[in-house]
Amino acid sequence: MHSNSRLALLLLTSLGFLFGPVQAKTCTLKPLGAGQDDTDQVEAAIASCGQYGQVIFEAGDYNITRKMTWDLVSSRVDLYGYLNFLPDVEYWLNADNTYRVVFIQNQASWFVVTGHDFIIDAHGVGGIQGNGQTWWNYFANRTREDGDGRPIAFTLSNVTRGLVQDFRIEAQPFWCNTVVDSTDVVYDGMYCNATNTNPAYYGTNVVPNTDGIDTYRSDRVSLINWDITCGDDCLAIKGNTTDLHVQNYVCRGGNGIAFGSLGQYANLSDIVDHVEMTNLTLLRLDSSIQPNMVSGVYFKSWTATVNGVPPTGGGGGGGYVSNVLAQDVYVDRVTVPLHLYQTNGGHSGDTPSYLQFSNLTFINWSGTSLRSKVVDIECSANAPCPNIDFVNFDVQPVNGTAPGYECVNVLSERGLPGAFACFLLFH
Ligand SMILES: *[C@@H]1O[C@H](CO)[C@@H](O)[C@H](O)[C@H]1NC(C)=O
Ligand SMILES: *[C@@H]1O[C@H](CO)[C@@H](O)[C@H](O)[C@H]1NC(C)=O
Ligand SMILES: *[C@@H]1O[C@H](CO)[C@@H](O)[C@H](O)[C@H]1NC(C)=O
Ligand SMILES: *[C@@H]1O[C@H](CO)[C@@H](O)[C@H](O)[C@H]1NC(C)=O
Ligand SMILES: *[C@@H]1O[C@H](CO)[C@@H](O)[C@H](O)[C@H]1NC(C)=O
Ligand SMILES: *[C@@H]1O[C@H](CO)[C@@H](O)[C@H](O)[C@H]1NC(C)=O
Ligand SMILES: *[C@@H]1O[C@H](CO)[C@@H](O)[C@H](O)[C@H]1NC(C)=O
Ligand SMILES: *[C@@H]1O[C@H](CO)[C@@H](O)[C@H](O)[C@H]1NC(C)=O
Ligand SMILES: *[C@@H]1O[C@H](CO)[C@@H](O)[C@H](O)[C@H]1NC(C)=O
Ligand SMILES: CC(=O)N[C@H]1CO[C@H](CO)[C@@H](O)[C@@H]1O
Repeated sequence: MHSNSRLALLLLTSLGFLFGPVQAKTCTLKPLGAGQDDTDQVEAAIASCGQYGQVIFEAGDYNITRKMTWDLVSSRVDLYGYLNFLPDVEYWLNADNTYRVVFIQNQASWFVVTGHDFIIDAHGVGGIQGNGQTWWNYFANRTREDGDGRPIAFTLSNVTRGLVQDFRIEAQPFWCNTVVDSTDVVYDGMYCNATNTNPAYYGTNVVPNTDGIDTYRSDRVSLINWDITCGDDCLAIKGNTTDLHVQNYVCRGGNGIAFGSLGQYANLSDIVDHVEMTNLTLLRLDSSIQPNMVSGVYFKSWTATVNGVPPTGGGGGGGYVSNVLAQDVYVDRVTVPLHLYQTNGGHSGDTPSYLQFSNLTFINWSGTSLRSKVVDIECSANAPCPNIDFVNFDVQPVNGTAPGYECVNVLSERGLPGAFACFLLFH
């Protein structure tokens, strides 16, 4: 058993005392019903039973009309219904009405869970209703920028030992999840679905930035049994994510699984170390629904030149990415299955990045790509990549041409098929 699954079990047993002979506080809620605001009763139940107790939400919709934090300690939440975040777009875009606990890109949150030793179990029937369609319509003809105040649907911040189980997030307006400043977090069973149903936008990606999850400044996080439909990164591994375990992860549409972008803040180094991902499935959707399925797994850093300031600009940050495994990966008509570039947000003439990628291993890949170049690894001249290893890497261009492999500034590549598979170019 993987250490993170053991952690989940440990959590469950250490909380067992709550349900044994000792009587713990239990709060049970029912939705107040159509036209009613449930925010007060939800906050009251969490305040009474969210520490050393249990909160049970019966089935139905709980209307949430303002930002909310749950500080959970040695407790359990059973969510059989949906927290229905009403889509008053202009209200939520007012910076006073959201939290800014996610440092990177100054992103906004409407719902933050913090604390330690808790379980949130939505039993596959509850979670968050994001009412994203209203947001996607609103922003379809407006500029979207990082940090513009569109709220993350579900934020875990400063959590130690937390388990989120069988949780559903419908129609996230922006990022579906984020975990920041946290340690020993397990998500087992997560569903997110940002699918436009407005015929005016069929065939275009009107759901950008609906990332499945962004991980940041967190250690020992597990993402198990995820099913993400989105128009952006289904998983974005950002700075100071260490010991990340990903298993049984399905991405439908969007940009793929990203490491990055990294190096956006000139004064911070981004370290990504020990990432183990197994059983990844990336599926292209019908193009009338969502036209993107850009990458399988991709890595991106800014250049070493500072181009503007975060949240929208940046660059110049150092750090490294190392000890990454992506095993048992199936890609369905992705544009570029494996991509690495270090020119995000940059211009020609910029100083090449000093952020180094090393020790990347890709085992048992199959499926198809739209382009004939199935591997495109372009490391920085200032930080060439050592130890890029492939075992049973067999992704074929969908039109039957021979697969192409490109490696730039790669110090050592092993295992691609063909005698001269990866041309090692140095710039
Ligand atoms: C609460 O949600 C229900 C179901 O989505 C809806 O009918 C009702 O109008 C909402 N209440 C408010 C105050 O908007
Ligand atoms: C993080 O949570 C711990 C308790 O779990 C608390 O003592 C600490 O103040 C919190 N840190 C921040 C930055 O909120
Ligand atoms: C996502 O939502 C769309 C629109 O409601 C639906 O057609 C699709 O089946 C959903 N995807 C999954 C994986 O449930
Ligand atoms: C791989 O992931 C898929 C989708 O989550 C799941 O159905 C399948 O059982 C997983 N395979 C293994 C060997 O766990
Ligand atoms: C790094 O720079 C950002 C602005 O780009 C600033 O908000 C942050 O406080 C700085 N952090 C440190 C540790 O200096
Ligand atoms: C990551 O951690 C290192 C120390 O290990 C620190 O110097 C750096 O500022 C951190 N980066 C971020 C983005 O927090
Ligand atoms: C390779 O990965 C696929 C999933 O993409 C899995 O079904 C298969 O069992 C794996 N093969 C081996 C030999 O592990
Ligand atoms: C990369 O792997 C080599 C060989 O196992 C090891 O010596 C080196 O420390 C690793 N690099 C990093 C940055 O962890
Ligand atoms: C296959 O696709 C590649 C890349 O789009 C193109 O260069 C090539 O000509 C195509 N080959 C055939 C046989 O259609
Ligand atoms: C209100 C408005 O201008 N709507 C337009 C937004 O953009 C789409 C196409 O991207 C048009 O079809 C809409 O008319």
